[in-house]
Amino acid sequence: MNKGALALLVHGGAENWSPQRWKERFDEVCADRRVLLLPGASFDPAEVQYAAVWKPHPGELAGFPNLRVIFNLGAGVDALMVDRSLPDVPLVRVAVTDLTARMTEYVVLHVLMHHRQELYLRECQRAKRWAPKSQWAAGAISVGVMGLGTLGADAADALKRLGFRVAGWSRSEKNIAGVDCFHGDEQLDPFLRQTDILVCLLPLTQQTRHILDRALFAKLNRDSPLGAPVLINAGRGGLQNEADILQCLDDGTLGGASLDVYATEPLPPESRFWTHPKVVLTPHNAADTDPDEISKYVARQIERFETGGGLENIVDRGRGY
Ligand code: NDP
Ligand code: OXD
Repeated sequence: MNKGALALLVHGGAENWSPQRWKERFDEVCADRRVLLLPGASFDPAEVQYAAVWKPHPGELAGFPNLRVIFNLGAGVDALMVDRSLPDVPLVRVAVTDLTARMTEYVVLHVLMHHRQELYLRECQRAKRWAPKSQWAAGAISVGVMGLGTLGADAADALKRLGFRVAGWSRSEKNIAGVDCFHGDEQLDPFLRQTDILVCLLPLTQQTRHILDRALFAKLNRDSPLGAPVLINAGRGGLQNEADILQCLDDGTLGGASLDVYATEPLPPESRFWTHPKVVLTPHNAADTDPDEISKYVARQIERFETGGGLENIVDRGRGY
């Protein structure tokens, strides 16, 4: 015993963010240390050495004098980056095969949905209308992936294996076999000009906020079998200008959109996204965080850290991701 305690702070709402469920998982994988479910647990703040968190409120992590590492229980750390009182200790994010595979499923599903004209086909089914349109091959479509990190690189690879032409855009230069790699602000326009389906898997930072706007959509390729370009955003809602998306869907600048994330979550009932015929909407569950997998990931990292090994997937606070 006497190992530093782990403070668990989970604000989420969805089923996989049940604080009690996370507490049970951590009690099992960190059986030799106290796991304190906050708020509510009674404890001495000095005993806390680790914090495992999802969307903690600003200030909630400030009162632990012996904190050594913060583990974010998801991939995106944007909720933490706005906390000016965040302790200056390593911040570790999630990058695991389980989450990556789930996101790749989402991306492949939604690229195929637009490529295979699923919205049109379901509409025909509801109207009992036998009206097939010709179907083009995957090689006729260019998919552009914004963000070639853990998630984007894997999705790009899966799309490539399905036969799509695949390009990607990142901050730093990349070299991925079979993927046309663009980087930096100067190469954004050429990347967009050849993209028919745009997949956004960027983190939300000061540089990327509202990057998905009318000016960007207007640069996408309009000369493909799809007729008009399509947006798929599973990054964060803050990446998108929602009024622009709706206007662009209405005036044909965009032919369709699959959205998993929104400026306000849960998406308010009055949002036009709910009923827009060109929108395929999911409730921020493109890639669910699995408490079983992620609690084990955190426990493994703590064990390695305490035996002198390095932490993996540390967030670069200067970059914001
Ligand atoms: P990574 O940090 O591994 O990758 C981020 C990528 O974005 C990198 O390629 C990075 O470039 C690129 N990037 C960041 N800033 C810029 C910029 N200013 N210009 C160009 N490229 C930029 O993140 P992950 O792939 O693990 O996750 C991406 C995001 O997905 C998360 O931050 C989260 O918001 C979202 N997410 C959503 C989920 C959902 O269910 N909807 C689930 C999980 C994550 P470089 O490689 O050069 O650093
Ligand atoms: C994440 C998420 O960042 O669930 O992991 O969005």
